[in-house]
Amino acid sequence: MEEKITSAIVDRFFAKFKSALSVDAAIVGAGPSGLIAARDIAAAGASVAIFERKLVPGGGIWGGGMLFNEIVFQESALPILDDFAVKYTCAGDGFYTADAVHVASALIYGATAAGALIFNAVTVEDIVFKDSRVAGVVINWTPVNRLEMHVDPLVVTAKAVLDGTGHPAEIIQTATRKAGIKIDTPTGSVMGEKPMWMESGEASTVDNTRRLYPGLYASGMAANNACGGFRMGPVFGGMFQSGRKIARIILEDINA
Ligand code: 48F
Repeated sequence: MEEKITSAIVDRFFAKFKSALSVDAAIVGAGPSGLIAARDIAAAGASVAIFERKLVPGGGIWGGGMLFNEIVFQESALPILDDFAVKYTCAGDGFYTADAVHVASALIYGATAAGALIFNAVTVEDIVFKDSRVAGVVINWTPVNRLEMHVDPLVVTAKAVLDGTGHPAEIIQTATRKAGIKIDTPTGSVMGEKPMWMESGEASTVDNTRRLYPGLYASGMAANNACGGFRMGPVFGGMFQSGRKIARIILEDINA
């Protein structure tokens, strides 16, 4: 029995990993925008792999606001939440609330049920840059990175790489620093996240969601960091709409 159990895990994991070595979309970060983008792209029939640094996908959803595990979103986000069968409660004035644990698990389930693969405890530490485009991600196990082991990474190639890493915009920062590229922001470089202004931050998250460079896309707070948008705290409608918008852009590009 011992050998059978181990063999089942190893065989299935490597078959799964092998199927993700070259994908249509590589998504870095399983936060709300990345999970919604993954679900929409996979539901359209394209191949998607999400690489998530933490053991648990879901990003900033789980803790709600200041660990009060409820999140808030606007009426305009309801069609997206309905697609994930999320249960919510009206809070008045066009706002709704939902249990943060329920939302996080619904988005993870929706993305994976649509066919997206999530590789958790995997950190994207670099990009592939060739023929003047971002062409993939360089990955390693998060514990390898955390323990600073001197271990070379492996590579996954992709037609589209989505930075869904949240506030730090790690992939965009790496691309501009190491490849020296000018990205599609007003200054051509990473402009940095501005302080809290909820209305502005919510709108700019969606506006700033875009293709920044051939093969490189931004969603969620990473898009706001790249383009100099305000932060907005625990209101999630903009994140949800950002994920849906970037999926549409990526699907148009990979089908072009
Ligand atoms: O930050 P995060 O939840 O992304 P988001 O979609 O949503 C932001 C909101 O949660 C919240 C907010 C709401 O209004 O402002 O902050 O922009 O999730 C980002 C995920 O990316 C992972 C990280 O662990 C988190 O789960 N991540 C970050 N860098 C890497 C990474 C990396 N280099 N490799 C793999 N995963």
